[in-house]
Amino acid sequence: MEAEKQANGEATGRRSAGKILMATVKGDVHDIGKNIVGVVLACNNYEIIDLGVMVPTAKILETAKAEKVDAIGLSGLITPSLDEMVHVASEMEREGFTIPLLIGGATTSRVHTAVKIHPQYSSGQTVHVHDASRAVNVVSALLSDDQRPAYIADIRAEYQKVADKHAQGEADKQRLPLEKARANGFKTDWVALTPPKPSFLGTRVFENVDLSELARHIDWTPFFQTWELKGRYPQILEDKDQGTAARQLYDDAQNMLAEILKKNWFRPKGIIGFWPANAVGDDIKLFTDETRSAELATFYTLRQQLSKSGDKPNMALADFVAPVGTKPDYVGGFVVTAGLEEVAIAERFERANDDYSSILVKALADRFAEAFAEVLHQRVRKEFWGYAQDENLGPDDLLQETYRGIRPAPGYPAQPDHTEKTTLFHLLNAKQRIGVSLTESYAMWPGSSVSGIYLSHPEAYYFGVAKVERDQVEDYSRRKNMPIREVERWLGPVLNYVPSSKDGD
Ligand code: B12
Repeated sequence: MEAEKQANGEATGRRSAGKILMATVKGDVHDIGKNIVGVVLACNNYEIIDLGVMVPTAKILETAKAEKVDAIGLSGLITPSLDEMVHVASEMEREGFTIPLLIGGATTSRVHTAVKIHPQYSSGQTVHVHDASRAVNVVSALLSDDQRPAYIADIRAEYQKVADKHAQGEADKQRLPLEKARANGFKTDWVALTPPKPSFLGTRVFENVDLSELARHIDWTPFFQTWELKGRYPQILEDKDQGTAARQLYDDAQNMLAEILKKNWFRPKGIIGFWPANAVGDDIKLFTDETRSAELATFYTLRQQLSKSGDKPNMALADFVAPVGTKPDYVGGFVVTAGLEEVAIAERFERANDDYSSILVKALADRFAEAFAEVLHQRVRKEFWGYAQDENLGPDDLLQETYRGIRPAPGYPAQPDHTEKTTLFHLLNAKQRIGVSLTESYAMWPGSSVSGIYLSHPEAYYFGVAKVERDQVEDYSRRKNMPIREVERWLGPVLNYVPSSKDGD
């Protein structure tokens, strides 16, 4: 009751500065960013109505009307959530809203907001907020009768400039037709290279994982990023400006970590798999067995179409797998999660009005998920696939990725298509085996989860596909047997053209 009073200024007798509705959009499970902004705004006397995660547009707008909120704040971590945000904006326009729409979250950007979201909602103003520290000024300007007209005029002028520059920038970039890009693919001498065979084919589950071993592999740099402390760990602890805050946060994290380890608060689970595979063009075909006579599944990959200088190749992940008819090759896959427990523990802290500890637990759960992926990948290289048995890299070396092989994650730049997770989750039966499921936006639940494929090629490296042209989208749609409109939806952020409404097929 006290916190609620606090939130709407009653406790301090001050009238609340405004009522803000916050939500992570439909299909997205991430709320650390949203929660941090909510806490910062509440500390500045704003009343926060938090609808949580995976919130459908209708519920957001209904609640906004019922609660007569002064602004709506949306959050999202993965690119499919960008379309949801565009949808909320167009529904706000259709339903006659005029209140501000705030946009935030790791996958959002000023450019996307200016080019895709803002144009959908002209009766009100959409503003992208890069991080929590800017939220208060943005909200106070938007809710102030004096400041609002000039502020909105500035934002609109700025977004117009951003949109023009973006269109020009993309137009200037030279791109190759797909066939030319393929001709300039990454070449391997498959006569000289014999792909290693994994120690087993099929899948294997990992439970009762040693939490302290995962804790030793935590990459602390992204952890500090969560709190907008920019800099590499451990140097950040000695940073002249951020050092004090970083050390305090690190101490708090160590205390929370000690609790997690002592009370076994997390139950991480993981599953990996290996399958006979060969590349067929830009796709990786998986086979039911070593006879390679029956297909099991296909990982579809995208190829860079940017015109490259010198002899740099136009990459596709399939280039790292032996083409059919050359050598028998293999690929692997994994899904790991820090487990569901973190959600309940974080909620317990929230109920005790300890938002800081709640966010700390979630941020640590994310670190455990990443550490689990790191540890499991090392065991894959040394043991399960076994092509690097002599590898002797400690936790810090692993972060430099000096080892052989990669674990590209669907959604990351080397494979921006989140729908590829479906194949992986099906092959690994991840939901049944370790309780990780996919939302309608292909986010993974529980949120502190990571997934990817394993490639063992000695020269494999991470790259960004960047923007793709229509010829590749048509080709990809045919190969994947997915309607072009749907492919364009899931590849929205990486299309180098505006899909035309005629794409009905
Ligand atoms: C940490 C991290 C994770 C963590 C989870 C992070 C989390 N809970 O937020 C873990 C390890 C679990 C993870 C997993 C994945 N991730 Co990740 N991850 C990141 C990383 C490195 C940092 C994100 C971060 O700092 N989060 C912490 C919070 C505090 O920051 P934030 O969300 O940005 O919030 C701040 C602001 O945005 C703003 N804000 C946020 N919400 C709101 C709302 C309002 C109203 C306002 C005003 C402001 C606001 O204020 C917040 C505080 O400053 C980013 C890369 C990057 N540098 O951004 C990739 C990234 C977000 N991940 C990405 C991807 C693809 C994934 C995976 C799909 C990979 C995979 N296949 O396993 C999975 C998905 C997990 C799932 N459950 O579905 C992509 C997403 C883009 C895309 N292509 O879809 C990114 C951008 C990496 C990339 N380069 O492509 N990830």
